Amino acid sequence: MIERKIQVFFSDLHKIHVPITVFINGRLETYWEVPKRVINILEHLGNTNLSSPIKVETLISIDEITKIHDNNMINYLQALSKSIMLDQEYIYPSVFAIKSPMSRLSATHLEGRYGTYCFDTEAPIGRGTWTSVISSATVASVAASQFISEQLISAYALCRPPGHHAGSSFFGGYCYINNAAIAANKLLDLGNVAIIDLDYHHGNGTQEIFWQNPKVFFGSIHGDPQFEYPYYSGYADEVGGYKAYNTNINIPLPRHTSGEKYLCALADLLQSVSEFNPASLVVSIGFDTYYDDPIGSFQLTIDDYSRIGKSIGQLGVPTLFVQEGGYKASMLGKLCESLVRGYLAVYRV
Ligand code: Q9C
Ligand code: ZN
Repeated sequence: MIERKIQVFFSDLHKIHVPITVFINGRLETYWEVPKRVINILEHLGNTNLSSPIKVETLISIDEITKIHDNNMINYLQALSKSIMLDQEYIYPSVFAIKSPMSRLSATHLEGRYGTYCFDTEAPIGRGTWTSVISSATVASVAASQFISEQLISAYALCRPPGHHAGSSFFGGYCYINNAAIAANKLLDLGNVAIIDLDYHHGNGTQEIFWQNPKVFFGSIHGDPQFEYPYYSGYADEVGGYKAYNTNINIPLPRHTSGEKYLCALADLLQSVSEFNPASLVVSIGFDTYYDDPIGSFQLTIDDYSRIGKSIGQLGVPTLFVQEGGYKASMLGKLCESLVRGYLAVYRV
């Protein structure tokens, strides 16, 4: 039997997180992680027969978040965001606590402590950030819960802001809370979970969270950190901690990688997933691998996403997609549709 629809989950609260600029190399540049990304996908899917998206209106409790993240970081994020006045602009860290015995990580000044957890200048915080971030995590959590209770073969958590650069006690790169990790942690109720991260950037946060967990496989295909963000992780020799040896795989690829090369790497990765034999699969999906993406360098086309969907569907493992990056906002709906159509075309129960 072929299921022709996918269950999509979203929240409207992402719209109150709207940074406008980011400071890179001495210049103010566009902040690409914008509300239109999710709006475009929802609008586009609305014109297809692929889904009747479910609006999530609840918010999960802090306890759900601290199963994954350090509770000092979470309390801090909330406090900092809530301390910002309604008419105030977004704030950015500029001082980062280095790993030195002389770093006073307990600094009390709220803004002064920004660099304790944040590892770059690309996760600005405003008044609405906290609510958006927790709504994004809620979308992932609710999707995972329904996935379990309704025995879905596929679901799509339309999260914003994204999450894969957020680790147990760090955040950055447009990410604050790791939505995919929250979902994967829930899916452990079904048995072992595999996460594949297809965003253009290495999922450093997700890798760190499950580094010592033998029940969660993590595999990522991304721009080689030798030239690409996040630079400090994502190398092929990172294979998992001693308690979870060989449950982590990184496939770094060169600049301008074509769809064909990408699909070969994906086939290798899926072979390893298959050997891990998970009960469910989480796909951290980023469309910043698209050729016309403003920050990625890969050369994937619309049709390549349907090929990616097919390769994943052929595994025959129930799959929860979690939205990460992808910044050509006007194209995201089409890319998402292509991916989902590919997946649904081949998945057999
Ligand atoms: N000149 C995600 O895709 N650096 N995060 C961009 C552009 C930040 C991307 C620099 C990349 C973070 C979820
Ligand atoms: Zn990315």
